[in-house]
Amino acid sequence: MQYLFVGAGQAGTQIVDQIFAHDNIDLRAEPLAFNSTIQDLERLNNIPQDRWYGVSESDGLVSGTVRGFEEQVTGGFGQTPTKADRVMRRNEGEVHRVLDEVYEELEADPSTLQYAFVFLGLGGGTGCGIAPHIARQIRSYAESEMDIVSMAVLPNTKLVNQGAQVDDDAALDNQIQQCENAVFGLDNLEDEVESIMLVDNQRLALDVAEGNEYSEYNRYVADAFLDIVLGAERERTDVQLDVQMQDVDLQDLIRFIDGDGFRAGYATVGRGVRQTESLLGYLLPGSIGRQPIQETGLIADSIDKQTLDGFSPNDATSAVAVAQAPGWCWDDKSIALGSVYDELGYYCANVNAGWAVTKRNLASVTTAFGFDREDIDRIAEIERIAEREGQA
Ligand SMILES: Nc1nc2c(ncn2[C@@H]2O[C@H](COP(=O)(O)OP(=O)(O)OP(=O)(O)O)[C@@H](O)[C@H]2O)c(=O)[nH]1
Ligand SMILES: [Mg+2]
Repeated sequence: MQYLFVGAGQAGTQIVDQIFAHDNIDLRAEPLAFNSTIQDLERLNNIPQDRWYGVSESDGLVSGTVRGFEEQVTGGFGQTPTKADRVMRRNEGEVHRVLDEVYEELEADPSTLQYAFVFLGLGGGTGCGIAPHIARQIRSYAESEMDIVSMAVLPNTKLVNQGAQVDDDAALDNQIQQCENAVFGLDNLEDEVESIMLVDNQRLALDVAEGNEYSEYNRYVADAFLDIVLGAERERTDVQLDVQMQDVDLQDLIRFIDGDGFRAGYATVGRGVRQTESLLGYLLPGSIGRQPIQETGLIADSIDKQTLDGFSPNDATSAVAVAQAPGWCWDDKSIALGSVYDELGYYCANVNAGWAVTKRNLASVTTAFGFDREDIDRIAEIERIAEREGQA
């Protein structure tokens, strides 16, 4: 097993659940879900119960298959990451026990672990409190050098931004609290992982965010994340696909958005996708029904749809792209990697790209842009709001 996908807290486990909705993901990857709220674990469709771990005040990490799971995991750190953090400190080493269990059951060799991906919502208590500990312990468990990439959800702050017109004090305080949690989470996480990909809930329409209707957004970020981190590799896991790919590997792509070696690098992602064949194309052989595709449009879409509010590609230090399309798109040059480099090179000097031929009737370009934390205005905004805590 080469890849470990870890969800921490509600948002984190939901995104991992979406990732494992993909058919061929689990050949080389294993999901783990950690949460303090059993009801949230029970909502998972694609992560089996023996990969659930409850985070319990009294009992540390409790396996989802243990008798009395419900009694031990009594739920929620109520948006207080310091509480979740304390539980993990008191139970240092429990993540190693969990990994022992997983590897033993799979009869797998821990030295094959190359990458861990850790997902969390930064606004809450559980994910923020436990994710940095999980990352650190995975690294110390691995028997060889490995990379850890995190995907972290920024809270929306629309009410705070509306300021005086808001009369719902509780909701306003809640957003301020979430910002404080986010700063706590990022500060701790960036010491433990190579890169942090941000998913900003501010990009959601207010009614979607308020209705806790995240499934579509989760699906989108799950797809974009997989494209960037596994890219062509993912196609290769399905042996029937007979995929050709450029030998830019995962290692190169991840290193690209790596930080300075001490602190994590930050990144955002976005994905542009088009159908390459009209409905007619599914029914008739040959080139009938083929839709014209141009990579410039796909790149523009991927930039428009970056997962950060106020995103500006000009502030990026690096850019990574993964282009995927059916063979004929590459043959007739409707997609060319050279123009991907050209387009992205317009924004920043460091560009890297990988590509894959797929048998699906889709063409996509997924881009990730790398940033230093200091250059992300949205984090600065969240830090400012967090400082208001207590004065609101
Ligand atoms: N994008 C996205 N955001 C989510 C999702 N679920 C919750 N959030 C957001 O994530 C933040 C809260 O993080 P949660 O993951 O719910 O918190 P937690 O880690 O379970 O921590 P607790 O406070 O202990 O429940 C809030 O800003 C929510 O709006 C989700 O499925 N997708
Ligand atoms: Mg929760």
